[in-house]
Amino acid sequence: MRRLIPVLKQDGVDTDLIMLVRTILAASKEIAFRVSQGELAGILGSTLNENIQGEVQKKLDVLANQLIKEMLLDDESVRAIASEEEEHVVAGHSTGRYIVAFDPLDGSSNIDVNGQIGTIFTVYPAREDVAYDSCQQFHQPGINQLCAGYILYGPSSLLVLSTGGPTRCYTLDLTHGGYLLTKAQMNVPRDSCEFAINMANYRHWSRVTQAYFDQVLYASERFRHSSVRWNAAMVGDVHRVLSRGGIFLYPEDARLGNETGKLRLLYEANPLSLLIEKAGGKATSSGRRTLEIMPKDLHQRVPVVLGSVGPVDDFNSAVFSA
Ligand code: AFP
Repeated sequence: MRRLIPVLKQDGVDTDLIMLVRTILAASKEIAFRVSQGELAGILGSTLNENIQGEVQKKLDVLANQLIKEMLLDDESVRAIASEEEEHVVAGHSTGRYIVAFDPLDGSSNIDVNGQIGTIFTVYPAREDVAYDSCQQFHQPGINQLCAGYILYGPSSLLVLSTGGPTRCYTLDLTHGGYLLTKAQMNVPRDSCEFAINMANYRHWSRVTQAYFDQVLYASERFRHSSVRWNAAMVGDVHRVLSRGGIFLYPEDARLGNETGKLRLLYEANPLSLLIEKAGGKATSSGRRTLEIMPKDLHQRVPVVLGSVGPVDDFNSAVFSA
């Protein structure tokens, strides 16, 4: 089996970017170890604080954020950092070539139940036309991403990564501590009847979204054998979609704060959209290609619909040409 670094070299990835990915993965190995120790590592449970999104912070959210942030700030190629757990941009090195955004711990509600959780990250080129520590560094569409990935801390720890080429999957080998290539090219099947959506939000959806799911659940022949799977961790749900097809949806809804969706463009929607597209799937937001959205705000939320091309097109044509 091949190790990560030779694969990245063979893919022609810039040496500085390879080193940066290594830095992120060093932090991920530490997180993976603590996660595997669970209660024994004293990392379960909540802190007394809320993050910028107004959500209660878990101990592991704080620990993961601190670890990744500190390791990235030691890397001279990093000009600025944005984290879901930080209100503002964190300044790095003024001459660094890259900016990095990350969700240190996606799926926090799964921490205490031994469920799937993950770290999502993305790297963009630093902008020369704005200050090195300005939030405008991150005002770039997702198509500019040089690299995007997630680490899924599940029964085994997996790295799913694209550096602009195919979406590849690596497994953390605990015997030597490195990531080994276990799937050279992930391919999202074109069609599938699996839905990942929080159906409990039905009452808050727009009328057209409700009408679409009325069809799926009660009328459509095409979806007669459909099933719903929901992990409450986007990394886990998207990993299932990447592995066996399906559609993941988190539409906007009427609840306060969710009017433009729940998921963050920078830390969740964009990196996972790149991985889905590089695996032959489709990633959209309000019927548009997510990767072309120009961000206006660091913590911007967007509706997310991504996965197998067939069901994504089906949803968008029903809801946006209605
Ligand atoms: P947390 O990381 O705060 O638990 O949020 C997870 C998440 O952003 C995403 O990973 C899930 O798909 C989604 O929220 C779950 O949201 P609901 O709890 O509303 O179903």
